[in-house]
Amino acid sequence: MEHVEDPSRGDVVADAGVRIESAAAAIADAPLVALACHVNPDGDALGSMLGMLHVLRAAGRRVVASFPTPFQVAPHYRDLPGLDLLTAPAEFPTEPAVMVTFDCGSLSRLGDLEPAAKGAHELIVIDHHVSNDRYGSINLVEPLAAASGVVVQRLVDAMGLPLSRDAAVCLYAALVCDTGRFQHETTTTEVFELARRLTEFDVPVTSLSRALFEEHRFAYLQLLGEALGNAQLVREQRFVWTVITRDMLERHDVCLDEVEGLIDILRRAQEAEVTCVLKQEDDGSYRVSLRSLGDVDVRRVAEAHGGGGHRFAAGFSSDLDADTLIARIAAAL
Ligand SMILES: [Mn+2]
Repeated sequence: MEHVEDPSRGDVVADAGVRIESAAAAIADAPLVALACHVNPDGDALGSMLGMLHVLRAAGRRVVASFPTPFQVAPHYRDLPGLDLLTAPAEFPTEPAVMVTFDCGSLSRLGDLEPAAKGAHELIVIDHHVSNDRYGSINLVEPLAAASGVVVQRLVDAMGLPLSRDAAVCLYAALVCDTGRFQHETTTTEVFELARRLTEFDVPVTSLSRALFEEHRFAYLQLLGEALGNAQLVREQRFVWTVITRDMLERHDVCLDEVEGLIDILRRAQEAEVTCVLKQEDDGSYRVSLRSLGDVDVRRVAEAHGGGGHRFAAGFSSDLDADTLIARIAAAL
């Protein structure tokens, strides 16, 4: 036999090719294409969806795009072109001929757009999360892709449609967000090749990077100071954690979305393998975020509390008090 190395791999690639052609054909035939990404969208969700929106609009296609309630974009995504073109969830078509979801691992992550997905005649799922439920009629789920934006680029190429400057900015944002600014393991030569293609357009690399990653309100920096000052290091377990209470958010006039990236600063602690941030919601419950360097699988901790994620990053929500939560997490480690 000549091809003994991995006989299944060719089939997998061929299947992916078939699926991408079916998706391209479905979109080409649709009178209206409805795009949606997951609730509380991040840079990849918004960037991959808006990238597709720009490409289809430029091709003269009827297209709408939205994301679930709360229909509000975090401030650091404000420079993404096309936010003003989004449709409120209440105006989203209930039975779209073709609906495409972006970066969204399950139907429930579509929030109040879930009925539209169920009513869609063809549902194309574009994602790169290995845990994706494959809830579409056509699933373009590529766990090895660095971002959903990478899968969008492949689909756009399969459709034979050109990129525009605005599409390139959005896809670049998707790429830079999900690769951690080209630092994560997923940063392959394909990623750099895509970045090269995108930056042939007028992508504002510096200002976009500042808006996405660097810039914060002074009030946030002061809250950060308090959160870092309160942080606790449990040396025996290589575990570092802090709590953001409602009181802290109110005193500093900072909203919960704004503290999303705080864990990435806390996890720089050299002594820590696992990092945890508890964020208190308006109703008093906690949103728990966990990060690991890889020796500990934090998804298992999150799943034990009804949450999920992956080995390096996971989370869950809980009505328990902060001390109990920390004790339980420490015990689980
Ligand atoms: Mn993503």
